[in-house]
Amino acid sequence: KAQVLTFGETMGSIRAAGLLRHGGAMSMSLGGAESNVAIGLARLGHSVRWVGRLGKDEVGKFALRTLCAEGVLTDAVVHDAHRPTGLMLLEKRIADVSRAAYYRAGSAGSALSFEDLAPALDAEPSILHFTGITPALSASASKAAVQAAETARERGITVSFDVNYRAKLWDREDAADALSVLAGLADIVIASEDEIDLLGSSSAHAPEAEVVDGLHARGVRDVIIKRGAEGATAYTADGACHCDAIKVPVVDTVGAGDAFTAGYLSAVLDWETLEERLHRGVTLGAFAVAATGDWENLPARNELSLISSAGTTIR
Ligand code: KDG
Repeated sequence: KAQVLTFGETMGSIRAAGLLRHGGAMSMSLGGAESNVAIGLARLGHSVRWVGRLGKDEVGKFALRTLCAEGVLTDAVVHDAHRPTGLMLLEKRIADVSRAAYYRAGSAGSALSFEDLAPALDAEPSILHFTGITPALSASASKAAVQAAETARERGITVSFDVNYRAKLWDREDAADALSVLAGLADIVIASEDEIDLLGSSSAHAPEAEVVDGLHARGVRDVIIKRGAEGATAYTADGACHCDAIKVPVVDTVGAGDAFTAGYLSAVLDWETLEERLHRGVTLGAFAVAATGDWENLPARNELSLISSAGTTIR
């Protein structure tokens, strides 16, 4: 039985050695915020199922093979014979600024529906995790996200929602409407500093504290704000807690937020304190930014303490 169910779009993630417009060598890995979280959890020993649509093409086979190799349950994946698996091309401008170009309109992943997810939800996971990328993909994907969150909530499954606003997929006004509905259905809301105002019920750019209070009033238990190099802050009914980031040389920040979420949820599953939940989140974030790739450098459980030995060689 999977402890965590997550769903969304997973794509070929192709990194260029230099600028995309210069062509040249590229290397393919896997991208997708929710499958990044799934891999992070699986590496820490949790059982996690990812549901999404993959095309019946070579990139889809690559995605399936990678997720299986990482120990993510893929038995409920839907194979779509009519649409291709999406792609994302990445070019790094400086160490902590990468630029993504999406090739995902009309993709298999964007055709996700609630019916695709329903059987996995019937298997009663402890946590349902999804992100604000899914409602930006299509009407059916957006409906699937709302229905999945509502169903999970009715069944007492903990709902975790990472805002993950993607400006290349929709504008802030449309996103704010959809994302605040979804946040109100969640128990755990994770947002970065520049996303939190999207969840305010009133006008644009509401102050952080006002949005946090509003979310608590709507029944959200934990509101977590990711602050990048400044760490993360959690606001819960039992008070607030801040955890500084762990300083490591930054190589590639893509996937850092997903790594944080995987760490946080892992510690939720382990019934850890709020402090430890944040600490595990920033620990996975540090692993993610220290190497190239969305998820490749995420730790196994016995490596979690490695980060406290940064700067040393372990012999
Ligand atoms: O967080 C990293 C993700 O952005 C990446 O893996 C791809 O899900 C993705 C997206 O839609 O941007």
